[in-house]
Amino acid sequence: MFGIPRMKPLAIFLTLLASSLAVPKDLTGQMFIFPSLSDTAYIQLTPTSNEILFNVTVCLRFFSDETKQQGLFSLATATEPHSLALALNPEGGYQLYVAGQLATFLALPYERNQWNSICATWDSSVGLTQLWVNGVASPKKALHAGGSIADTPIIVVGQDQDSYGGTFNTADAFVGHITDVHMWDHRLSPCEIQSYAGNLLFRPGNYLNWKALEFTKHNYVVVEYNSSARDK
Ligand SMILES: *[C@@H]1O[C@H](CO)[C@@H](O)[C@H](O)[C@H]1NC(C)=O
Ligand SMILES: *[C@@H]1O[C@H](CO)[C@@H](O)[C@H](O)[C@H]1NC(C)=O
Ligand SMILES: [Ca+2]
Repeated sequence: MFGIPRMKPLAIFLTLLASSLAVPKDLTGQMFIFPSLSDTAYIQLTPTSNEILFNVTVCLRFFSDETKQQGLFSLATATEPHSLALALNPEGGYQLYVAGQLATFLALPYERNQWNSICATWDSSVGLTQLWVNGVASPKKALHAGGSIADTPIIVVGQDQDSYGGTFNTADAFVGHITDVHMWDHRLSPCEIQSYAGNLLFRPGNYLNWKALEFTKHNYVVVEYNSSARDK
């Protein structure tokens, strides 16, 4: 008993704390709430693997009443902060970055004060991206043919990274609710995207999975159940 060094209980506690933060959580029925405009509040997501990405799909739902520029999803690498980034465009529609290249989708819907389902796909072999919002598909646009997303990514929701893991700005911060974030290491079929949009049965993301999500919360973000959905 006297042989136990004094520091040991603290060390054990810190180890337990660190490992409990890293445990993936099932966030079904919950949402991230970004309640005020800030350049410090964000959620960082840890992907399930370190693989190099060629074909990808990212989907999420968001609920907001702002029409400003708002980052919805931000994946940065050490060489390119906008490796894969999705944002609401202030002139309407959406912006998608792959490897720092921008495509703008002007005619897609955005319903204020309602949940919007958005999915972005990218096929590196032909360099085509497409957005789907509330089940409506955009035309396919050219981005980064033959490329890939390599290096260890830092993935952020609630802010847009202008550098690897930082340089946030209120000008493109998100205010509202975000839920059901999934990402796949391949392109979903249109049928699978419609299932996601309709909240029907779909295979959860194999790169980011809302049902087993490893994340860390930074500053003023609230993780809360949607009680009206739970009471149903
Ligand atoms: C990406 O998808 C295309 C089909 O659209 C396929 O030909 C290609 O092999 C895929 N790339 C990888 C790395 O899976
Ligand atoms: C809560 O869930 C209900 C039912 O799914 C949905 O209609 C509503 O928009 C959600 N509200 C918020 C604020 O998340
Ligand atoms: Ca920015």
